[in-house]
Amino acid sequence: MKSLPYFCRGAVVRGFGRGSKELGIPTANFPESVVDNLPSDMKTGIYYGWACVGNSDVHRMVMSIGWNPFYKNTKKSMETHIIHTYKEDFYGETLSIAILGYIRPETSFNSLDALIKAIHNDIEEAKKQLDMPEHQKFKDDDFFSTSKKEIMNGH
Ligand code: ADP
Ligand code: RBF
Ligand code: MG
Repeated sequence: MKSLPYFCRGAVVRGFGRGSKELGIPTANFPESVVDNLPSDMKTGIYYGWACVGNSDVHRMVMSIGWNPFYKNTKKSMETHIIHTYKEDFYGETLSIAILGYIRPETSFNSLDALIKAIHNDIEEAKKQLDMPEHQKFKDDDFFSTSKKEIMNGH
């Protein structure tokens, strides 16, 4: 994919609330404006990369881009699961992400359990990929420190 790595940021908005409740895997959802800005060659599916909430630390992430075929959503979404335990929700805060690689297409699984298992596999795959030096370097990219400066300056 020509557009990778792809960097973007936006406010965290509310979705259907299914991630934490039904799957046990919370996903921070981006607004439509961020979804609409995706380059046309970014196909739908599951990706890995780095994520940072507000001016805090950069963590590993997995994300889904698409229509969640298991739930037959009608709106395309971009949802990021950060591989880190947060004490509180962070709706309204700025989420900055670097999308580095593609894992698999979105699938309509036969059961909720199969979907959850697949997401846990994605998390393991992301950890393996992100340990590699060519992916590690993006953790320290200026993009993440810029977001910190902008937030501290009140932009
Ligand atoms: P929604 O449908 O509103 O996105 P979710 O059940 O997917 O609801 O939960 C997502 C929310 O959970 C995020 O917006 C964020 O505030 C919070 N959250 C807590 N921990 C995480 C995490 N590790 N990754 C992503 N979001 C998290
Ligand atoms: N939804 C699907 O319908 N099919 C998938 O294959 C799928 N894979 C996902 C993989 C990851 C890593 C994540 C974070 C989400 C995935 N989802 C998938 C989206 C999931 O259905 C969605 O996060 C919840 O419905 C909460 O909005
Ligand atoms: Mg969500």
